[in-house]
Amino acid sequence: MNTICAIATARAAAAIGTIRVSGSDCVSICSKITRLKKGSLETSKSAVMRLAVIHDGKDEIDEVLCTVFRAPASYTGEDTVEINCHGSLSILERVIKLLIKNGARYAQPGEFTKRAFLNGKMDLIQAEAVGDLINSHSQTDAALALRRMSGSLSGEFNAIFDALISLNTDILAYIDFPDEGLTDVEPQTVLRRLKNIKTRILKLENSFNTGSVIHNGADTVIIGAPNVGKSTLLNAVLGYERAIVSDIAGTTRDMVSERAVMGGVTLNLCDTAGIREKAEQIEQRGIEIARQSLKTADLVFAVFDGSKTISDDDRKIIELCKGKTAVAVINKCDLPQSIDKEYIRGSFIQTVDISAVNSDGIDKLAEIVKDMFLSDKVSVESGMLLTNTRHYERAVRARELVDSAIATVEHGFTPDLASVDITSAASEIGMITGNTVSDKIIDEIFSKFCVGK
Ligand SMILES: Nc1nc2c(ncn2[C@@H]2O[C@H](COP(=O)(O)OP(=O)(O)OP(=O)(O)O)[C@@H](O)[C@H]2O)c(=O)[nH]1
Ligand SMILES: [Mg+2]
Repeated sequence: MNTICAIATARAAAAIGTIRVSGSDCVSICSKITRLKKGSLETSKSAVMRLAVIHDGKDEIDEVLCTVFRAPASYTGEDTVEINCHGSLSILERVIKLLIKNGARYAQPGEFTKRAFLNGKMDLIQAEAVGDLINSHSQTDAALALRRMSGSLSGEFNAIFDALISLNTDILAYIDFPDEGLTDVEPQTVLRRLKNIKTRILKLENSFNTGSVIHNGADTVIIGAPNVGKSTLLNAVLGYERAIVSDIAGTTRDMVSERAVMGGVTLNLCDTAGIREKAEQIEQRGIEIARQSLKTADLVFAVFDGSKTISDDDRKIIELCKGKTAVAVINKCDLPQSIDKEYIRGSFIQTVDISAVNSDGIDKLAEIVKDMFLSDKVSVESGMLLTNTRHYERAVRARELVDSAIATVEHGFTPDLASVDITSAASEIGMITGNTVSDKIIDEIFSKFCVGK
């Protein structure tokens, strides 16, 4: 494999900018452009930082810190050099040009991590977790990515893979040597083993609802009658004035969207036009958009004005929230209360009193969000959650194949007829960890990474 280089830090002026070089010739290439006070990079110990000067043979370019990591004890599993320059883009670009002139080439997106995968430093789940960690939006998402990087999820998928392979081996051995009494492949035993595998896959499959919300954020719509304080709630959650607030009903007409983290969960919050019967043309269009966004929402904050009695518009909101994951937010609790709270409580899974204008009760709303999406503490803490659509789709396919194998045995066919489905299920699981994955899929996964990672 040839030697690659890239700027690993952001492309902006900063105190420090890091360049990574990886491949069998990286130490000799870097030696040509560095001067150390004593010795050279070639003789430097692994993982020891050395002060050096980068030069082009004539001029000095920067004073840097260089670290050599020798194979296999490096991120990529091959010889690697990390150069910490002063973070001027022009310096970084000059160093990169020198490296290329001396035999390196600029890396493709994700190529360092791809090499780590190909060199067996990590499996595919762990490699994808590196990208997920870089792109994480909340602490919970980052913590889960970190756990995946350390192999928590890989362990479970490997165990499922091994269970499928060993079941298949036992079945095939029995066909080849039926009289040797090798292993018990009675249909009942095969069924028990298959059902056990199915339960394990299903557990992961079911975790995707929570996992994808943690990773992608929950699409959350704030709805309510005009003037109940929807925009004030949005602003209170964000901590700054994102949407215009006024005492005129019908202030918000367009949808106002912003990302926020509440109770450790990323919410893609949408403030909408107040829903009411009598609205002029533009407002009417806003109301249509609000209704539309409700259809695909993961979560709804239905806002009511606690200082007023329930209106026909409020009743319409209650109606629209039926069958949705909706929290009733009774606002303006700083004013004398007139709303029928029992009536509201009866229509929603959760109800909370807040004063958006004073930011009172927002923490209680955050607790509710946390309980809704992070209630499966065991899975979140152990990292046994699927957050990646690719993993989810493969897991579903594997489970369907196991279902089909179960049906074959339950219909009275001999277990060897289930063998093809069991092998295919193992192959699906192998595509998640990278055991049985094609080059095309590998290329596709790493192309989404940033350069330098
Ligand atoms: N006393 C009190 N007033 C509030 C509270 N929250 C909002 N208000 C006031 O209620 C009025 C309407 O607030 P908005 O946030 O614009 O209401 P909205 O639901 O977005 O209204 P539309 O966009 O017109 O649908 C403003 O005068 C706010 O200052 C609250 O917690 N207490
Ligand atoms: Mg508004």
